Amino acid sequence: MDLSQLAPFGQEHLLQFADQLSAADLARLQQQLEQVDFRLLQEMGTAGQVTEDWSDLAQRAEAPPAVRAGDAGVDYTPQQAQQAGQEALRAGKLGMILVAGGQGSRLGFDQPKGMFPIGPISGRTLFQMHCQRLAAVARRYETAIPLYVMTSPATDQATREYFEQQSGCGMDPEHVHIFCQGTMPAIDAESGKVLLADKHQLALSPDGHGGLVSAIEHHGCLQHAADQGIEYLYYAQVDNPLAPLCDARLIGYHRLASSQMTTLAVKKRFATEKVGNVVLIDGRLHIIEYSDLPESAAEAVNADGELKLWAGNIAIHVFDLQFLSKMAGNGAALPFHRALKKVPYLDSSGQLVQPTSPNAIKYERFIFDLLPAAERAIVVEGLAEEVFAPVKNASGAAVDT
Ligand code: UD2
Repeated sequence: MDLSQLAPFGQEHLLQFADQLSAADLARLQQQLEQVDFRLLQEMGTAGQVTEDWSDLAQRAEAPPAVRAGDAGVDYTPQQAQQAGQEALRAGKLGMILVAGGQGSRLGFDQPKGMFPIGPISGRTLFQMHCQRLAAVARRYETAIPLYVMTSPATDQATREYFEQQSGCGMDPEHVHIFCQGTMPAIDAESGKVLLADKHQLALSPDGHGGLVSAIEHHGCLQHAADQGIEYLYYAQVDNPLAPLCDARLIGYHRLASSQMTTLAVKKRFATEKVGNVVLIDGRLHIIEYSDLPESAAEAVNADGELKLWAGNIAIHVFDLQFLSKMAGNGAALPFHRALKKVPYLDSSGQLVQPTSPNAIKYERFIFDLLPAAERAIVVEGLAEEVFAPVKNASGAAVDT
């Protein structure tokens, strides 16, 4: 990229230190500049631009139709679902996606969160818990379940070394596929200018777990899964040690409903719980993140005193492989969410500035924005005490420690 290509977007400052850089560093900066879609950044604008009008959407939000815990709520029984799921597992139709790009910063743990030792007695790490459970499911159904682990640039190296060292964390290493998600540059919230983290580095951050869709396709994992005869990809976050991996009943409901994207939801513990809200709007399922849901909509209750918007997203999904492949080919499928954050940056004199207040916009894609794109999507209720205990905060915090 040269000045003539950056100037139309007002980003020529990114080359202001170019003449001080070694050839290697200049190449590194150029490589990062090539990855940036400056036109998209310009279109998305700065913080001043209007974001999604959630209050309007929230007004129209209703509770989603769901297979409620206990009763079936649909015209087939939990036993039929269990049966349909076991059939798919035995036929080797399942693959597992674990998103593990987040760091354990909120935990005060400076390694990838998946390497956090959570076993109270065994001291097993989150990765070990997930892999050993997945290996057990594969053994039970006498099949192989390939595991696709998404990392971010911050966790990729350490994660690969850890799986190498642990020779698959309890799984056959040849069934573990690690791939890295994409990044997005942080921009100055006022000027929209891309921030430099160093003279030869843009201020880049992971592009959100929604980055899975392009990354899993770009790294050939969807093709790999298709070649194995896989038809469903089960999805979970590394930070939830209770996630029921490749649960036969959930897979069965997904199959019997011919769903393209199935979501396991739990009854929220309280209105403002920090989980996404699975809602129905104009006949389509959406997830409205806790941070985007107006308090009035979150607090609304039914006649029986129960929360109207009861369904909390715990980021456990079953995807049709075909649906994911189709979405991978449609770059516009996942909008970027904007977050105002404190991001250190190089000022025009080349000094690194540590901002004391939010100065930059980070862009992230959320995987659950695929929901409204699905023609058929269902919700199945799970019991929080059985399936949800996310490790988010360091010991001593109020919740999720
Ligand atoms: C997420 C969900 C929330 C609820 C909650 C349950 C979003 C925006 N919110 O909240 O609705 O389901 O989890 O625990 O999803 N990750 C990546 N790459 C990224 C960003 C995240 O791999 O670029 C992974 C990360 O490793 C973690 C998971 O996604 O395992 C969730 O990320 P988070 O902890 O930032 O999301 P959180 O807790 O705000």
